[in-house]
Amino acid sequence: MIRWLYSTNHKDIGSLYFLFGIWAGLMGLSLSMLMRIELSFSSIYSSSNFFNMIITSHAFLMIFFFIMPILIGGYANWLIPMLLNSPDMAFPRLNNLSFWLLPPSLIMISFSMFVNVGAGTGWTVYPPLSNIIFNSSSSVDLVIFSLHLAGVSSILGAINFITSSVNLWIFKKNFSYLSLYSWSVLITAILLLLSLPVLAGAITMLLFDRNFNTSFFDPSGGGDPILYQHLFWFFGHPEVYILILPGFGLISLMVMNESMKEIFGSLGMIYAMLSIGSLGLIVWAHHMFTIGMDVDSRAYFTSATMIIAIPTGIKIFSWLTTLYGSTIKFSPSLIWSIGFIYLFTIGGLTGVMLSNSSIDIILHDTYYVVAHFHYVLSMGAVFSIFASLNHWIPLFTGLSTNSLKLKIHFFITFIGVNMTFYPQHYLGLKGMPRRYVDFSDNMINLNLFSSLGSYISLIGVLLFIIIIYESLVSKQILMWMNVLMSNEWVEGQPPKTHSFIYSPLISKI
Ligand code: HAS
Ligand code: CU
Repeated sequence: MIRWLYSTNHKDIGSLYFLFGIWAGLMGLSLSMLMRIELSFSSIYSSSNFFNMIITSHAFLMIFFFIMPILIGGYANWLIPMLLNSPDMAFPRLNNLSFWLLPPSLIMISFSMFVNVGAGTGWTVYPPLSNIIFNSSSSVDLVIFSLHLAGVSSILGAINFITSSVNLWIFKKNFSYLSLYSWSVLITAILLLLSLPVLAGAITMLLFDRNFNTSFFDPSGGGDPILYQHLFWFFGHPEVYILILPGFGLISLMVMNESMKEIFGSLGMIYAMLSIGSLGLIVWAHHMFTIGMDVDSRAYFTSATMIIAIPTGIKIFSWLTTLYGSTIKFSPSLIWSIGFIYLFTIGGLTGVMLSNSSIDIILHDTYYVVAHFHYVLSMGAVFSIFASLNHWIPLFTGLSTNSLKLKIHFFITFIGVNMTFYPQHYLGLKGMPRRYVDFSDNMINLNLFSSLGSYISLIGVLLFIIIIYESLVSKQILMWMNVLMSNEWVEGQPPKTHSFIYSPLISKI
């Protein structure tokens, strides 16, 4: 127990992040099931505030307590020091603090569900809905405190990753040798450092409006709720790239590994990530086209947003070009990676649709937006998590997993998530608003289909838990030395991920 509490070892801390993230992910999953049960049919039991509380907690749990801790805390802690050829992170004790700030934060967000009426504000926490008049429950304050803690945790983690990548890297003269995953985490950490303080400021101002009679966001005192939206999205848009960039990095590692070559245009990949990161900081108002924005700002935010399709396209085509012509064995992690590339692209393309301000005014706050961001998140970020779990579990645990069952898990999930989210595009086009507890009767078929899809995804998750359990109890321990020595892939034997991890370095010097 003391070992885990006091640990400064990057692998221990990475493992803690994994356990934490999986726990929070299962909580978020349970809430999503409640939503899909509610939305299976129209006009069933409805407590709209309760429903809003569920969607709010679902979003927070998934974003701040599942995807971020696993992609950044878990994978980056495990892999970055190894990719840098360094014994640990730059600040091991700070690393411990980053992790241990998260459990109290999770406890607060969980309590926010149970005290008073819950925070039914959505993850955006827009005033006036979140101000003291419309939501006087302490749930909103708990959410704010929880975000403060999670924010401090992420800022400390970001400082640690930036310092480690810059200072522990041995080839100071040439950062293009740094692996693509290290680059993705470095850029993510910079985005975190630039955007999180703005969120912290916004929610602190909201806290003061709620409790200390200030009126930053209250027009009756000279404030402006639109100011909150600007502050929130100045954080919120970079946040979506924070969620996907580490996933991009992991996919690059796997595509490289599976195709046995360097990533095609790896320097271009670095520039693409740098452009996605920097452009991501200046497009935030595409979330606010309906505030009554002037036409020039609409033109600017539309075009700036669309430009992001170019570096993202470069990444997609570079992965495909790397795979093209190589001898591919369809291992579970490669199947997931290809699933990622395909489905993320669909989500990206609907993003380009939404970036058109005139189209967005019609589609804003409909299920079309929900479909867009679940394609990039549930099938982008989450697929990168599963692809990498399939790939790295042998390294993390020393155990092997059943590859046939892992493939079955992929197909169940692939069918489940597409059934869940594809119909939501049509629901959006029909005008079904997001964050509503009910819908009109002509939308029953699509909603029922979507709910059935979500149950299939649930079966997928249960199967994955069984696969991991089976591997843990049967203790299929790996012979790492054999693996390191051999060059062949033997079915039932672990992949040789471990030896390959240093390859970007070895092949370039
Ligand atoms: Fe997004 C809303 C636009 C990427 C996540 N996004 C959200 C929300 C989330 C989210 C969570 O402009 C909801 C927030 C909320 O609660 O309200 N998004 C984009 C664009 C991209 C994009 C242009 N989003 C992401 C990623 C996310 C994410 C990555 C997380 C992982 N998004 C929007 C807009 C809204 C929005 C509007 C506001 C909607 C509203 O009304 O609320 C791009 O980064 C995507 C680039 C990727 C591609 C695919 C690969 C590129 C290729 C190259 C060729 C493509 C071309 C384009 C030339 C484009 C293959 C052709 C165009 C066609 C239409 C065919
Ligand atoms: Cu955005």
